[in-house]
Amino acid sequence: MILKKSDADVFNLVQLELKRQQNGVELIASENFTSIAVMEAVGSVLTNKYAEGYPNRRYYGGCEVVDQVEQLAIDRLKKIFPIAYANVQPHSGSQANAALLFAILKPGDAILGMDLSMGGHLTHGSPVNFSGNTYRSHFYRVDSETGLIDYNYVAEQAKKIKPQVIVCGASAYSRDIDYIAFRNIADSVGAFLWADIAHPAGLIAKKLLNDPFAHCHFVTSTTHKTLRGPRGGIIMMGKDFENPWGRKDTKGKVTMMSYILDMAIFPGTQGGPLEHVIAGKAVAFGEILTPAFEIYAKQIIKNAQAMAQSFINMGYKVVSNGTDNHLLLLDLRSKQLTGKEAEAILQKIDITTNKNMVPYDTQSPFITSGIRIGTPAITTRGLQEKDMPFITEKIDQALSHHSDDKRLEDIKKSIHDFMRQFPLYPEL
Ligand code: DSN
Repeated sequence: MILKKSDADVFNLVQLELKRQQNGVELIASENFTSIAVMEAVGSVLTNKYAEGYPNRRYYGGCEVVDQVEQLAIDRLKKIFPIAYANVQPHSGSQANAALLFAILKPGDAILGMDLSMGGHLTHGSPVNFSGNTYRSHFYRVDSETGLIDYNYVAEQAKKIKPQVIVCGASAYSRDIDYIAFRNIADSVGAFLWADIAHPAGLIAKKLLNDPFAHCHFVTSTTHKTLRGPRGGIIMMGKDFENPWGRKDTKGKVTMMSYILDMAIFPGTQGGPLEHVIAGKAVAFGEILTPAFEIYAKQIIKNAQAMAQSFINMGYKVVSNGTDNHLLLLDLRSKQLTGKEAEAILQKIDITTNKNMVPYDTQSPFITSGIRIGTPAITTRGLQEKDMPFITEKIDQALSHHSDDKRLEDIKKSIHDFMRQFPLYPEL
C-alpha cells in the first residue's frame, strides 16, 4: 500500500489491470498468471543490483547474494530439462534469439525458419525484424490441406538454400514437432538446428510433447508462457560442444559453445542481468518441479483439445482440425469475419484473444483471417474440460450477434459471473 500513497496514478492503473484480469477470460496463448511468489521476487530489492558477468565472475562487487540467486535458477532449470547448459539472463525471448543468432551466424548467413504467416515468429527471419535484416532469411510452410509442417518442403528448401541454421518452433502452431525429421534435414546440409520452444516449454518440461534437447543443438524459450514464470528468456543446450570455427579464448584455448553463448548474451547483446527477474525465474522453476505442475500441464492440453472439439462441433474451422498443445487457431473465413473484427467483438465481452494469420491467409497481418486461442491462463484459474463449452458458446454467440450491443452486454455479465467461480489473486 506504499504505492497507493506515493503514486496514486500508477496504483490506480495497477488496480484497473488487476480487475481486468480478474473479470475476463484470458485466451491469449502466450499469456499466463504467474504466482504471487514469483511477483514478490520480481518486486524485490534484487532490482537494485548490478551484476554484469556470470556467477563468481562479475564486473561488480557485492554480488555474493545474486550469484546464489542466479546459480539457483540455473540449477533448477537443469533439473527441469535434460540439459548441460543454461543461460538465464536473456531479458526476453527475442533477446535470447538475438544472442543465439549473434553467436552462431555472421551477417549475411542464411536462416531457414517457419513463415510468420504460417505460425512462425518475428525473430525467425522476418524482414521487419533484426533476424531478417541481418541474415538472409528463407521460410518453410505448412501443408495447405492438413495444416501440418510440410517436412518434404523443409528438406527441399534446405537443399536449395544451404542455411547455416534451421529453426523449428512457432508461435501459432497447434501440433507437435518432429525434431528427428528436422535434425536429419539439418545434418543433410550441415546446418545447426535450433528449437524455439517459447510456447510449449511447460508441456515439454512434463514430457507431454516430443523432446527437442536430444536432437537440437540449441533451444531457446521465454519463461512466462506455459512455464508460468516472470517475463524473460533462457538459452539451453542438451549437450555442450567445441565451437566448430576454432574460436579461442584469451588463453588461446578453443572454446566450447557454452562460452560463445554466454559471451553473446553478456557482453555481446546485453548489459546487467535483471537479477530480480532471475529470482522470479528461480521461483517459477521451483514450482515447475512440483507434481502439481504436471497436473496443470496435462490440464492445459485437455482444455485446448476440449475447446477445439467444441468449436468443430459448432461448425468452426480449426486449423489442422485440432491441437496437441495449448493452442488452437480458428479460421474465420467461413464466418465472414476477419481476425481483427473477431478480436474486437470478443474484447467487448471481456474475452481476450489475438487476431492471427491462418496458413495461406490473403489478409494482411494487421487484419488477418483468424484468431489464436490458448488455454494456459484459464487453466491456471482452474477451468477444466467441462467448462470449455461455456466459453466457446459465448464466443459463438458474440460472433454471431456482434451488432446487438444489448446482447453483447448480457454475455459480458454472464462471463463475469462465471469467472467469479475461479478467483484470481484473491489476496491482492
Ligand atoms: N508475442 C509472442 C506470442 O504472442 O506468441 C511471441 O513472442
